[in-house]
Amino acid sequence: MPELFNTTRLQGKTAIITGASGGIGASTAILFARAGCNLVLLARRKEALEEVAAQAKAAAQTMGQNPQIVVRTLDVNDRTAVDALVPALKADGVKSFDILVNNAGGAVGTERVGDIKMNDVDFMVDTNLVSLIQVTQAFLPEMKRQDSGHILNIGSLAGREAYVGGAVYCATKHAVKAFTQSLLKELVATGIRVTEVAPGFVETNFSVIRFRGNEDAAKAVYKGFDPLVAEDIAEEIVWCAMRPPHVQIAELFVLPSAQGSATILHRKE
Ligand code: 8X3
Repeated sequence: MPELFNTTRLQGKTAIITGASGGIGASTAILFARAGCNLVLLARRKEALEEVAAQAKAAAQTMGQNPQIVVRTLDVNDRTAVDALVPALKADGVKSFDILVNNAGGAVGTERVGDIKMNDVDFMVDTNLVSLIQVTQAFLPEMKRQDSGHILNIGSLAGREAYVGGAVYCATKHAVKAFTQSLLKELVATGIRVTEVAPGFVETNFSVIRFRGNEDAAKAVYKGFDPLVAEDIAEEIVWCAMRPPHVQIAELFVLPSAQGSATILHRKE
């Protein structure tokens, strides 16, 4: 763990992560565990979640930590399940709700407006935006009661720049940015901090889903330059959470060094 990371600030806090079964969510879980956090890991795939929990536990042990890790399968689009989440976590023995990372989300398809399937619209709007709002509202009363907490929403380059073939994804991420900004303003009189972490190209399963399972198309996105990897964003998220209580990183826009915009990439070959 680099010196820059004052791990004592996070020790004993509970970090709740949606979309924790892979990619940025999984890496973030492991890094929070190394920093001494207890974890609540949420995602649809039980087996993958349990694997992440085991990795997080092992990583924490190498740092002399023994965190409580609660794993719950959850589809963030299941409104009833999200409503039942906080009472269920309390029954699981979760005592505080300190850090919420709204990470679940994704892009499906690259069709242009006119050809976008309404199922894909529903999935992206529900997963990237509506669920993020519902999950935030589920935990906010607890954080208000504690008068402490940190909500970190995963935004995107797509929340700053609208590009061809990404109308709905870009719209949802612009909305996440607006929602996050309103939330930050509404909470200034509380001990709750709000952060948007907005990455550019990160090589995870993201593009495989965007290209509907076409691995070659997904690989081509990251060809000829060093993209960000999930661990890079995990470091940024944990770094934001580790700032002293009077420091609120409102927005963190992170690009690979070879990326200038959605379409400006310096590719070596
Ligand atoms: C990050 C992906 O393609 O919008 O969310 O930069 S992209």
